[in-house]
Amino acid sequence: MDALDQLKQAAADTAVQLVESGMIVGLGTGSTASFAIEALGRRVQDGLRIIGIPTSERTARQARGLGIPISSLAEHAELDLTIDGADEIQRGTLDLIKGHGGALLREKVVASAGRRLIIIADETKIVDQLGTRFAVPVEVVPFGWQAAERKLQRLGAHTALRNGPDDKPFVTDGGNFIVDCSFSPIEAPHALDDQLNRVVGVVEHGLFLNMTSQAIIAGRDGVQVLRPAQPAVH
Ligand code: A5P
Repeated sequence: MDALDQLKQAAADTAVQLVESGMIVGLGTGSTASFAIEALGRRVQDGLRIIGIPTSERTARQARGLGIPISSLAEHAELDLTIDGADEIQRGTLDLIKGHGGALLREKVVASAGRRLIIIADETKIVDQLGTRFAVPVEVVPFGWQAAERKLQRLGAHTALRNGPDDKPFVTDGGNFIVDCSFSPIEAPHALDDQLNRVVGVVEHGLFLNMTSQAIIAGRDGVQVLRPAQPAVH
């Protein structure tokens, strides 16, 4: 395992210790979240009783393979906590960019149905300003996506329709496309959040503001638990 994976695993293992028997747990998506699901699988084999709500088909498959019971928001509309990764985490606010893995819509729905969102990451994900290294993924309906893209460009974004490995548009679990929007960097995340929400054809976007309850960050000097300057709103 390379050094970065060791950090991801350290953050994931710390987060999984917060999970208690009887909890309904949101299961994130991505390489860091996948370490948390592995660790949860080990705890389930040792007798931990939880129900997982997956944020993607990929995560659902992994959880099933490890024997973690999974369910949906239809049966459990309120979760105790969600453990998920992030692409960028803003120092202080712990606001996020998520969705590089393409699961942002379900990730946001699950996170907002939970009482706590625990973000796990290696220290390279911390930024002073969002949009420094990653574009904001914006999920759009395929019908007329070009019109939505034009509006995103008018908001100042450099846009790119995300392609899958087959060079065709990447299709999310919800059957939508993703337009990656680079604003490098984002000066006013809350204003941008409002503007993105008003673009017709946009289903959801990867700015997760005021949602993080704790960020568990692993670095070369150990694991730190960060809390946002303002409490999260769920
Ligand atoms: C998935 O859609 C994303 O939100 C991921 O949580 C995010 O991209 C972080 O992924 P890694 O843990 O693989 O860096």
